[in-house]
Amino acid sequence: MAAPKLLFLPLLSLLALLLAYWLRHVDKDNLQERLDTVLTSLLRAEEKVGLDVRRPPRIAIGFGGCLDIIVDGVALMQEAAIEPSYKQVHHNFIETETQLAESFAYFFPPGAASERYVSNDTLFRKLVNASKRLSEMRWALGGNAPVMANRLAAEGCDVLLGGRLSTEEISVLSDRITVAGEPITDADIHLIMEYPTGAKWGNYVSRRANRYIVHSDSHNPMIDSLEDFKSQLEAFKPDLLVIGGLQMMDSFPFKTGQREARLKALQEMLFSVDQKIGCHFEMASFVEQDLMRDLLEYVIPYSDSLGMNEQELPNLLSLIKGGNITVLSDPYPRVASILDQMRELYQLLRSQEPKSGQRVLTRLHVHTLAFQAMMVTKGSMWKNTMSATAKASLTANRHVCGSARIDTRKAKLIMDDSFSVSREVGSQRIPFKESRPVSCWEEETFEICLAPVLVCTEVFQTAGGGDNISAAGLVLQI
Ligand SMILES: *[C@@H]1O[C@H](CO)[C@@H](O)[C@H](O)[C@H]1NC(C)=O
Ligand SMILES: *[C@@H]1O[C@H](CO)[C@@H](O)[C@H](O)[C@H]1NC(C)=O
Ligand SMILES: *[C@@H]1O[C@H](CO)[C@@H](O)[C@H](O)[C@H]1NC(C)=O
Ligand SMILES: CC(=O)N[C@H]1CO[C@H](CO)[C@@H](O)[C@@H]1O
Repeated sequence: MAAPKLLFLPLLSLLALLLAYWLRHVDKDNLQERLDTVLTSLLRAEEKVGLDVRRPPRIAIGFGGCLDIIVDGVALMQEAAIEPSYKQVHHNFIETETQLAESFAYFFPPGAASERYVSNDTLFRKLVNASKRLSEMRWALGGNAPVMANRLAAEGCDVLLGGRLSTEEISVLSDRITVAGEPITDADIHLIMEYPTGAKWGNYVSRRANRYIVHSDSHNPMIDSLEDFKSQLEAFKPDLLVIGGLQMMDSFPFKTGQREARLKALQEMLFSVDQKIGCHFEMASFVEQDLMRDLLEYVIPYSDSLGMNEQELPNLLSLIKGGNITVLSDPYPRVASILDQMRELYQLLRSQEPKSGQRVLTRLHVHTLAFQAMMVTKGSMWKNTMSATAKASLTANRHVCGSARIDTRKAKLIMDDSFSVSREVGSQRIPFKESRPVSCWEEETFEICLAPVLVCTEVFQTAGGGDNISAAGLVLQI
């Protein structure tokens, strides 16, 4: 009996090896199949509602615009001879090369999106010069408003865009867009320093792909197209008004009272718009607490709908609750904690009795890397929440991968197999079904829809992602 046993052993290990190999193969195939099912199901959900081409939605959107110069962040730092700083410091704005290095070192390792004003003209020009020497640089039309405008036009909407743009910028706008604002020759430039997951800068390694943006704007912080926009608004007869780009006012050296004056002018415009026309405000990364407080007074109470990401949500919530803005929060938040924060924000913002001209919040869209979450008041003006959530999710992949056709070989799911609807003990768990990836359910006065994102694994760009995603989500809801 000894001989066969001895023979068996190597045979067994060979079999085990083959089995492991086969299982891994099957596993990989299964995974691919799963992703494909999610994709076809999301596409089906997206296609459920079509736009009425005979009467395209009319959307008015402000403010601003810029020329984005997109470069590899680490390559730019090297080209500009800015060495990695061992100190990681959170600066509100940048005046010196040392501050730039410290600030980049702060946001780069966790991979948190950030945007900083450079108050030093020489430094900014030096960076722009360095970027032009990089072989991999490209430029694109930037700024929340033009990006959203182009997205909305691409989806078939007619758009009125408030912004003062250069001829270069106007040349890449869709024909469906009318620009309200005098043309300019010196476009505001934004240097988008992108980096992939695992990028190295000195001893730092980025935990996720993101970008660090620097700018030195002169037009955008003044919202200098506001008056032109306002004068054309009534004749344009929009179905929806979208406000974004106000983060360009962040940490800008205004003269005393100047910022409040501009925001009050914006408030007056919002006040004058018919309440039947929905108003969406797209948040962005704000670091200046006083500006956020101003937004809470002059803009947010005049919005029916808010859009933001996983960093901006806790920021706003903390500020409303009387705390400080949180500078960095979890870049991979769990579904349950985002939903809890959304409920809290929704209730807090709706708890105040609206004054004359103010609106009651009826829509909240939070976009994260892993999933899209939408909360819509029952019986409100917003339609097709399920399809809109699917579209937002698909747009996230399309944008980051830089292709309208989604390739599941360049995608992964990072959402768990099931999620809890709240962090409260005993909360319902919702399993994630590939064939029905968008989960929708009702609570009290609202409906929530949640869709996983097919996270793009070959990043083409992250900047402007939130704008494309939010715009895509809005199109199907009006
Ligand atoms: C502005 O930046 C330039 C270039 O880095 C530097 O030489 C100069 O000292 C900076 N100015 C101030 C006031 O920090
Ligand atoms: C940037 O480049 C321009 C044109 O090449 C040059 O005139 C200027 O001095 C440069 N500025 C800085 C700060 O390097
Ligand atoms: C908020 O920030 C201010 C100024 O930066 C600081 O004085 C205060 O202690 C902070 N409060 C909390 C609750 O962190
Ligand atoms: C995926 C996608 O549509 N991305 C777009 C985001 O917006 C910019 C500016 O309009 C476009 O250039 C991208 O193609």
